[in-house]
Amino acid sequence: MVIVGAGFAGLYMLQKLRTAGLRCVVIEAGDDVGGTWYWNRYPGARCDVESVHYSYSFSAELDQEWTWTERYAGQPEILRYLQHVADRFDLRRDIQFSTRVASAAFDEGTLRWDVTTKTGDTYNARFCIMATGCLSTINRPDIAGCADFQGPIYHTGNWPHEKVDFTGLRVGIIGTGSSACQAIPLLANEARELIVLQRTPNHCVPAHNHPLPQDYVEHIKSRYPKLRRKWRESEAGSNYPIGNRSALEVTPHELDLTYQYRWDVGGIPFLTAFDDILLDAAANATAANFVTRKIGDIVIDPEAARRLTPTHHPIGAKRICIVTDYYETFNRDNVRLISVRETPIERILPGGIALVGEHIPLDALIFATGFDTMTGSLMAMDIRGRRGTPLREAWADEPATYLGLMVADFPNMFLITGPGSPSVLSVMTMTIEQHVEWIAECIDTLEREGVDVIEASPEAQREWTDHVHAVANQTLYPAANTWYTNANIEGKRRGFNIYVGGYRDYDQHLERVRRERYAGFILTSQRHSEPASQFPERSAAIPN
Ligand code: NA7
Repeated sequence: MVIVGAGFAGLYMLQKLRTAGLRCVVIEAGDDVGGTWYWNRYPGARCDVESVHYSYSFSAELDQEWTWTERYAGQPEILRYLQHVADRFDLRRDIQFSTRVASAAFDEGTLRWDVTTKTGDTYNARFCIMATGCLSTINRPDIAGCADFQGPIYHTGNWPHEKVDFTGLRVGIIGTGSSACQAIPLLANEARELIVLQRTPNHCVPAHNHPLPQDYVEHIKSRYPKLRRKWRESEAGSNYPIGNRSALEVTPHELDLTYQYRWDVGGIPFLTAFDDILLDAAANATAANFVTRKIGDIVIDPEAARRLTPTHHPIGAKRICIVTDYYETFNRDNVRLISVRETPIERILPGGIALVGEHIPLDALIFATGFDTMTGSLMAMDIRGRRGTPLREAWADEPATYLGLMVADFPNMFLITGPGSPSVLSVMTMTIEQHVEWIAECIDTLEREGVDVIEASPEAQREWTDHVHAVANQTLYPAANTWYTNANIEGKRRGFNIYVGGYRDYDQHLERVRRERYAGFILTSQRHSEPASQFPERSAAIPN
């Protein structure tokens, strides 16, 4: 097996397959484990999902050994956790670090994958498993004059390993997504002057992060097996309380009380205060209005408050930012907010940045401009399936998959949390485990039954992709210009390829497909040189 990537997904896939006695190699571009947590080292980098959720559940011993110290773990702690996992399960010996995959091609003669690295090494494998992550390939817009800038340029998604000291410097930051919103308050503490270049304001909700008290940690640890089971059986894959009323059926007073309560609790559960916030524009507006009022209360300068108020998308249709002191930072004298919609960037100059009508001197520039999400890392490799078809060609219209797990015509290639799965709209660690366990069981079944090849049937792929769209179209997500809809990358085709039916619902699909002997997949046994199982005509139709 070749597994590409040594983040949460690749590490667990390796552990799982190796325990089953299979020979695996993981190929990883970084020089250590961690995936997105290896690269994203910018000041304030922190997960927006609580640490007790955002961790593996597969080992009860690991759950007991590891102690999370904060409600939301910071990047250094998550990286230490993954390093601990790699050591504890002796995973490093099968990981080829500092190696980037250049190409992967399926050989129809041998029914095996040839995986070639950028350094020219080749691996020949029966299965190729892409554990390449959803937010791994950085997006750095090509702004004229970048090469002329005389100071350092950083990207939040590829931050230096050593501390960067901005003391006394004039710093510019482009972008106001989650990464920027976490970094800005800390940068403002250090920089002489911080210029925030904002294209689209986003909704921010306080994290209320805090150290985890020992008695809480002990309580969680004593109940972990039960809790993990409960979270897996829940709709969203977590213990986030989901309101079971419409925001439109309560009084204004009740609305306020409910949102204030969620605001005081902090975090993503703000969005589940009512059950129609992401389904109904009017309900959504009640939540957005509450945040607008909070911005007005916190930000002293009315002009800055106006610029910070999101008007371009429904709340939650772009991932909300979970922050500490973000809005408060704009009350500082050394922070200036510029809307690049109102004052566009003309070019970068050797000593600063030229906006229409103004030149701003800068000593350092930070791109907090996000990622080529969901498909960026896969498209960066030259992946070829049957008849030498490039994945880039197969996905020219959209990244269609069956269940987010496989692509028709790319046999024996699995994706972990690929397009068409719940991925970034679920608790990632849990959906990663769900995919890893499903894939491991699938491979074990194929081994036992002498099946050589598994691949998605084109019909099942079409049906699933249509289903993904149908479910998404019942929500407010697809309408917004966000990285969920690929609108953040110039030239990238718009589309929404995240399954928003919920963790539990998706789990039921996976379970049904497994029970129905991998309905929707074509299983072929070379020995009989004929299909071992065909996609039963319409029997595996996906219920809407
Ligand atoms: P995001 O959320 O994609 O944010 C990127 C930001 O950069 C966003 O404000 C963009 O504005 C801005 N951007 C991108 N390109 C440009 C150009 N050309 N000019 C000006 N501004 C630009 O990335 P993050 O790293 O913050 O977070 C990604 C996810 O990681 C996050 O959602 C969490 O799940 C963890 P836009 O909104 O596109 O107008």
